[in-house]
Amino acid sequence: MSTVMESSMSQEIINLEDKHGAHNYHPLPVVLAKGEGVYVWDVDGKKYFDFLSAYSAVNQGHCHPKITQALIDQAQTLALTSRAFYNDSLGVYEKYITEYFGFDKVLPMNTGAEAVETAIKLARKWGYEKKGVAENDAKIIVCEGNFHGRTTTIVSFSTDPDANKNFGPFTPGFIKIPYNNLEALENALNQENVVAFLVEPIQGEAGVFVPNEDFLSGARELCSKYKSLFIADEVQTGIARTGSLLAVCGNCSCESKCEKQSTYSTPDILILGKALSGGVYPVSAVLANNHIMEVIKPGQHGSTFGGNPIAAKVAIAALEVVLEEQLALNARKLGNIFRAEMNRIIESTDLILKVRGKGLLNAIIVNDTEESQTAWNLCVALKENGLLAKPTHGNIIRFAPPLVITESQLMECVAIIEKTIREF
Ligand code: IF1
Repeated sequence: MSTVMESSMSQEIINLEDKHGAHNYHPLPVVLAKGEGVYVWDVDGKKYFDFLSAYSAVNQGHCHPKITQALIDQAQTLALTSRAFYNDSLGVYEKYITEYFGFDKVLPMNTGAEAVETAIKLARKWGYEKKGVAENDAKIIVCEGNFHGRTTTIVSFSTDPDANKNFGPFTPGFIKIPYNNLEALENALNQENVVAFLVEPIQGEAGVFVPNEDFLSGARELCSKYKSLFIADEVQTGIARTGSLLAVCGNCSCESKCEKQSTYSTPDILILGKALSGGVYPVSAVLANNHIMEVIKPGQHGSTFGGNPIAAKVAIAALEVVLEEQLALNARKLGNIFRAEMNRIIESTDLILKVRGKGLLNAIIVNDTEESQTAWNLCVALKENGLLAKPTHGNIIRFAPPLVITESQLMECVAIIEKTIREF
């Protein structure tokens, strides 16, 4: 096939989206048709390393055979009942996931934003019914630079103008504080009617911002001290991405339910999504203990698809793969190698200032302004060389490959990144 033919094939598909789809995204100009493990292929058959993993949804790798099989088997048996009736998969999944993460109960939803909404509703109701805050005045503390999803309430407390400009009026009841600042957190927790602190253990969209070592444990302690709930949004950081099963596990290497509670900044409410299904199906979850979850009673919250049999079977398979393939350990080991290699490259280039991250959630900071096109142009060049990544802001590139990547594959990717930077 000629080069002209190849590019016209993708161009036709890009034109279709451009004409018939809302312009709420600005994708890199590559049209993908197939995925397997750490690789994706475009419509012309060109192979790439996927260094985005669908924003950390595909931690277990593209089209993982075990997860895909669970999906196919259940789709051919029973797909959806709604929660008006019991189904024979949900209870089994609920037992599995609550034991896996060490909570009494789970509330199943579909997308990350829905799970965040669920956590907000749960925290407010808990505040009124258990903490005794004044009616309709519950407050939740959030961080500047947060990303928790796209619903009207969630964008209400975003500090990114792209996320919320002209989407008002906004939902009240949120207090914004700087990220990674325990003093600001304590001051906010001291205010009247506060029910919870909602936080990303590592800020993803803000540019992979890793807080100080003591931030999460300190936040956990402060929330307990002021009788507010510590809510961890691990939609992006959870499921082994940062080198432990959850990012709140810090440097603890337990692969499943944590036994070393001292190093585990156990949240009161844990929010999961994305890789909970290995990226094959929208599955999200809110986990909490009984004294919190019991405030929600029949008819007070739900979802047509939440907890459906396919989601239940897929999530069990996806969580089993994380343990069977020791993905947390692999993310931790290869993450250390990756950052060391990036630092080696940084020593001899002016183009990249810094690498930061944890496990296999990393970012490089490009030596240009936030408004520049440099990170974008670098991603286009990486694409040409066979590696797909996406800028977050004009000067930051996130690198988050599937966690099934091997050391030799990672070194191939380091070589691609190094060559691209040298040629740029
Ligand atoms: C998009 C970012 C990543 C999340 C956290 C909840 C959600 C997300 C911590 C909502 C979603 C996504 C959504 C995706 C881009 C992406 C993203 F760049 F915007 F920040 F991953 F880094 N909590 N993150 O990161 O989950 O409802 O999407 O299932 O295109 O908006 P969702």
